[in-house]
Amino acid sequence: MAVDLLLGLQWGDEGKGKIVDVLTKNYDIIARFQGGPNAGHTLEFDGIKHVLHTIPSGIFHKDAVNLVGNGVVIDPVIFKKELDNLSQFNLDINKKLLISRKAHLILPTHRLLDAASETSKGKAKIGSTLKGIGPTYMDKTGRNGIRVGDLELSDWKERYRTLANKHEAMIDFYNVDIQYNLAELESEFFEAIEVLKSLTFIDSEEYLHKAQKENKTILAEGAQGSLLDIDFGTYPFVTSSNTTAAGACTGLGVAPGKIKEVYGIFKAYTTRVGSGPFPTELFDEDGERMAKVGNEFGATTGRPRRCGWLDLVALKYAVQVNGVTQLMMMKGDVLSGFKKLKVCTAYKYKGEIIEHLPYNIEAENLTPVYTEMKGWKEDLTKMNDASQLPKELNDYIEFLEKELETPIKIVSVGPDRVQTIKR
Ligand code: 2SA
Ligand code: MG
Repeated sequence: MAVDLLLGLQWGDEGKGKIVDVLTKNYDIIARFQGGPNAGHTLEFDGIKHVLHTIPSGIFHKDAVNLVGNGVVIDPVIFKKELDNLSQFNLDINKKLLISRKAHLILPTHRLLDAASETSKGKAKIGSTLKGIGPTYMDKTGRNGIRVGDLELSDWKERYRTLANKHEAMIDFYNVDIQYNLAELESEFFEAIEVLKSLTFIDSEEYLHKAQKENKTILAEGAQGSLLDIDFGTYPFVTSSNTTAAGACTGLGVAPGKIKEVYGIFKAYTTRVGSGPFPTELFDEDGERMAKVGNEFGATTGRPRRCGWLDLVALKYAVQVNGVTQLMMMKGDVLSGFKKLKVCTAYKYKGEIIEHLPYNIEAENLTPVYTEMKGWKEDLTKMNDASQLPKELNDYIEFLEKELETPIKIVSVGPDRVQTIKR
C-alpha cells in the first residue's frame, strides 16, 4: 500500500494540522517525520482549539495510530505538557501513540545552546523558536546524540552527563549572558523522561514496512514549510531538517517509490515568522490587515508573523521540489474584502526579469513583479460547497492552478474542521 504525504509549501503555518485532522478519517496511521516542538499545528473542532507540537495531528481520531518517526526530535518536557493537555480527552495514548526508538532527544542544554547561539549572532539571528532544534540536529549529524531507544539501555545517564558537560563548555565558549539553573532544568527533564518511558517505543521503520504489507493507509505529516528546508530553503534562515518530500523517506524509512499522493498546502497569501528574506513582504495596511484578520501569531512562540502577497515563484519551486500532486489552498477567507489582489509571478533581479528563486534572495537586489487580480467581497466562512465560491475567487484559484500545473482540491474557508470545501 502506498504512503501519502502532506507538506507545507511556504514558510510554515500553512494549516497542515487542520488538513491532517480533516484527512485522518481516510488513514490508519499518521506519522510525523521531521522537526520537533518548534512546530505548532493548530486544530479546531467542536468549538475547541488545540495546538500540537510533537504529537501528530491525527491524535483526536478514535482509530488512527499516530507515530512520531525517527526524523523527529523530541523534547520530553514539552512532550509531557502536550500529553497533560490531552489527558482530559480520554484518548488511549499507549495504543494510539507510538514513538520511534531512533528519534533523537532534545536535552535542556540543547535549548540553552540554541539561545546562546542566537544571542551571539545579534541582529543576524535566525529567529529560531529557541526549542533547541538546531543544536539537537547538530548532535545527530555529529553522531553525539541521545536517542529514545537509549532510554532502554543502562548507560544512558552517563552518556547524558558527558554530553551535557560538553554543552556547558560550549555555552561558556559563546561568552554571552545566558542565565540558567541546570539543576532545575534537569529535574524537570528527568521527571519528563519517566513519562516518556511509559509510552510505547517501537522500531518504526519495521512497523511501517509491516503496515504497508498489510495494506494499511499511511499519511506522513510534515512540519514547518519547504522554504525552511535545510537544503532548499532560504539558508541560513531555515530550520535544521529536510521539510520537503525527501524528508519523509529519511524520517520514516519509507522508500521513494512507495509515495503516492503529495498534498501541498499553501496560504492564499504568504507569512513568515523569524528572520530571513521575504520578497513579497508588506509593510503597509494590506499586510496589517492580513495579520489581523488571519490572526497571524506563532502557534508555539506567539510571535507576530510577517505577511505579504502570494509568491508564485517560490510556490512553483516548492511544488517542483516536492513533486506535489494535489494542492490545498488555505485562508482564502482572510482575503475577502481586498479590492485588488497581487500575485508575484516573477522577480526583477539585478535589472533582469527572472522566474526562478535565485541563490541570493536579498531585498536589495530583488523586487517582485506582480500580476493584479480582482478581489472578492463575500464572506466565505459559512460556505460549504464549491458552487458557492465567488467568481473572483474561482478566477484566482484557476490562475494559480494554471501557473502551478497542479489542481487545487481543497479550499479552506476558516479554521474549523467543517470549514473545508472540496473541489
Ligand atoms: P528553529 O526553531 O531552529 O526550527 O527555527 C529556525 C527557523 O524556522 C522557523 N520555524 C517556523 N516557522 C513557522 N512556524 C513554525 N512553527 C511555529 C508556529 C512557530 C512559532 O507554528 O507558529 O510559534 O513561532 C516554525 N518553526 C520553526 C523559525 O521561525 C526560524 O525562522
Ligand atoms: Mg504552525
